[in-house]
Amino acid sequence: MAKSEPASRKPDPAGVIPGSPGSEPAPLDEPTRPHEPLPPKPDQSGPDTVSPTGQPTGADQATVAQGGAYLTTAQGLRLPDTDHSLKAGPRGPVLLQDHHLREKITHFDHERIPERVVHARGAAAHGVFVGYGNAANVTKAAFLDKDVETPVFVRFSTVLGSRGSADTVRDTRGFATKFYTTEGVFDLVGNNIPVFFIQDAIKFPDIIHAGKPHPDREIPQAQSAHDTFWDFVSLHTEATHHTIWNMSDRAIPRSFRTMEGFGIHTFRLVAADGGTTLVKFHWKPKAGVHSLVWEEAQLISGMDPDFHRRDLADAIEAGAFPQWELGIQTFPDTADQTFEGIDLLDPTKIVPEELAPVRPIGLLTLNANPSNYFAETEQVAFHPGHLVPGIDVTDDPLLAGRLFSYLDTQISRLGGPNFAQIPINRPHAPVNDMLRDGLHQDAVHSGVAPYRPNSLDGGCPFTAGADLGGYVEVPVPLPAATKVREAPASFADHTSQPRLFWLSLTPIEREHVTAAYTFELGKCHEPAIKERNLRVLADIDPVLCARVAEGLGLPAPAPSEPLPSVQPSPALSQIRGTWPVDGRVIGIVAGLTADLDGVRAVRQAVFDAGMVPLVIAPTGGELGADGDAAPIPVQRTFTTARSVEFDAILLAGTPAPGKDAYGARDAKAGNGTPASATDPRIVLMLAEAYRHAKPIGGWAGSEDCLTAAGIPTDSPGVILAEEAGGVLADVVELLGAHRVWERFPAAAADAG
Ligand code: HDE
Repeated sequence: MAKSEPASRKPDPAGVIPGSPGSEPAPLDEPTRPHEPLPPKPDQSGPDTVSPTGQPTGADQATVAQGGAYLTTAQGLRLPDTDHSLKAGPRGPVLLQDHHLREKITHFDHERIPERVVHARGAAAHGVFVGYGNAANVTKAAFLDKDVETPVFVRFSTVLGSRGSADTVRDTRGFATKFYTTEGVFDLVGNNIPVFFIQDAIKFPDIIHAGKPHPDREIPQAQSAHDTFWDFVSLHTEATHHTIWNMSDRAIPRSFRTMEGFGIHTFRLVAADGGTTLVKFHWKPKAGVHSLVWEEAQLISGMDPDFHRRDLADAIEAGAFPQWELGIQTFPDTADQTFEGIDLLDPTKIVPEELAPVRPIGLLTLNANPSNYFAETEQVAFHPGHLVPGIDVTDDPLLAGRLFSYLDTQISRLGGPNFAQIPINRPHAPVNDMLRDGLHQDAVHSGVAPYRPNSLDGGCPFTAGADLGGYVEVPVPLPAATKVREAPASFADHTSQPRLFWLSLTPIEREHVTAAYTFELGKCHEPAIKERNLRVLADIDPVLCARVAEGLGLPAPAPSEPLPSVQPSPALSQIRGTWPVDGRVIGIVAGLTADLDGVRAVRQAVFDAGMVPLVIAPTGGELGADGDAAPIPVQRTFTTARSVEFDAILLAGTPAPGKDAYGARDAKAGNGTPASATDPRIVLMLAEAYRHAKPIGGWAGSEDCLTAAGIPTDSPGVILAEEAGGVLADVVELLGAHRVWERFPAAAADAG
């Protein structure tokens, strides 16, 4: 053992560092190697676990903590009874000596940890990232090499709401990705909106205090529609750009699967030859960018507050794995750090894709749900300072504050400095740190020399320069400067990009933005706050300002200065192109006289198209259970279904003469309306689906249901056919564009 070898940064003469890959085995155990956890207790292997929908989870039995045959205490003691406290007689007082009662209740008392101060409400999934290998000219990050597969964990979140708030509120969404690379963990902690409310981290407590519920009554929950938020953003106009995005459809995504993601800040990439490039990161969803409409979002908040969480888990369980491409916009690393006049250090600015195209450099696939919400989704700890060689930060002042905040917040949230040892946070690269002790220290470190330099451990651990995979910050020259509390002059432009965003939207999207401002400001009580916000809107666009002012019943102010001339960026609009329909949900309404063969065929065709069919019938159970063909499971009843669950609705018609109908007693086979589909609950469902511009299809007799719902049968996006086979293909085609946009008045006016 080379105990007396002096500490050295240098490899041996052969160029090999003891203990490094390819060298001889280290002469000593690395001093910081933690012990493996103890093996599972005897009898602790449990039955196969299944998910709530009956699918095997494939959980490793060794990890199923309570799966054994016998209940034990935390100390491994088997227990005969966990339902009765130890008492002095059946009616007597409970005895303090009941150690099982005390352990059980004490542990329960401490089951909750503080929720995240922002982004408390989230859902996550495991997946894999595969590099395309086309970014080597700008970065040496190994996980971007061709076909390298890197495990990832992605957490999506809302920002303002508490952990139990609804998923579909109007808010920015977090999109945080942990890449477990061979070079250490890289976290890309982004949002679904490419800009932020503030330009300097020191304002973060202000914007969050303004957005969170009022401190006196703690209302409203998970909303920006209240005085304090609008007070702040109108006084602090650098928030205007993020605010208009929040008033757009981006803030009410249809699904996490249909959101873009943005790293927001400009980062600095470093190539193998040391060359540097400035970069903005983008996530582009393969399913396209799609949103809810506001009324739908509001209904879902009550109907299914877990809508996005459920959608993500169901899609993954069904094998419709969500995918995004990671893309980069790159810019020359010039001294002024601007591109086409846009300050790259200003996080309230985008660079339009028309000026700097997004180059795809890898594919993210989410393919596994977490096994335990608390252990994984709740305890995962992201940090923009988790970087790998080839990716460095810039001097964006917002990013600087984040680099401090994310480590700091985990100390109170996860109870100490050892959160990197929590399984979901553990790097997949070997760890050899000299961090010791502290709350929740799980490792049993060996050795006596967790310090450098040392001679007792043969000088280990050695440090590694860039040539040995070490992380070396880019030696960026800094200008001679004076210490000041100031922002650069370029940060003072708060209107040109909100205007660019507004002008880039289609008329329908603009109408949604107008309605959102009118709704939110209409919820404010202070007249001065409404008026001040109208002044902000006047500086974005007079039409926007006038329409919102009209809705509020207030005069529209004039712009405070001439409007900036900007070039719209069509890439910012969501309404364009067609997209895959994978994972879309189709409601099939089977009334009492429904044509079961048709339902069966359509249901299969929906599956075959990669979508999810949900059969809706007057009562639960199965349809056609007494016939020859396979029975059809009923997933929703007229009582439990609501239009907002579905992307499109199909109305089953009546059967051809002689064929099976569901409720034989009431059947009017081949003759008339599928009676119970005119039930008021279905009429409501159709009216909502129509209003929300969803495709509606139906066959044989469905016209009467549409008429009952007040829907003209020749409306856009209404497909009627004689037989079941005639509807689905057209409905799928309509879904490719997400909604029947012609149904919105703005689209009609535009066409006219
Ligand atoms: Fe965060 N942010 N943030 N943020 N943020 C947190 O970290 C913070 C900002 C973002 O799923 C906290 O672990 C400051 C921008 C996401 O676990 C906290 C500033 C962007 C998540 C924190 C910002 C984000 C967080 C709370 C202004 C988009 C959820 C709990 C300088 C690029 C991560 C935690 C997850 C979470 C601080 C601004 C994204 C307190 C100080 C800009 C996606 O550390």
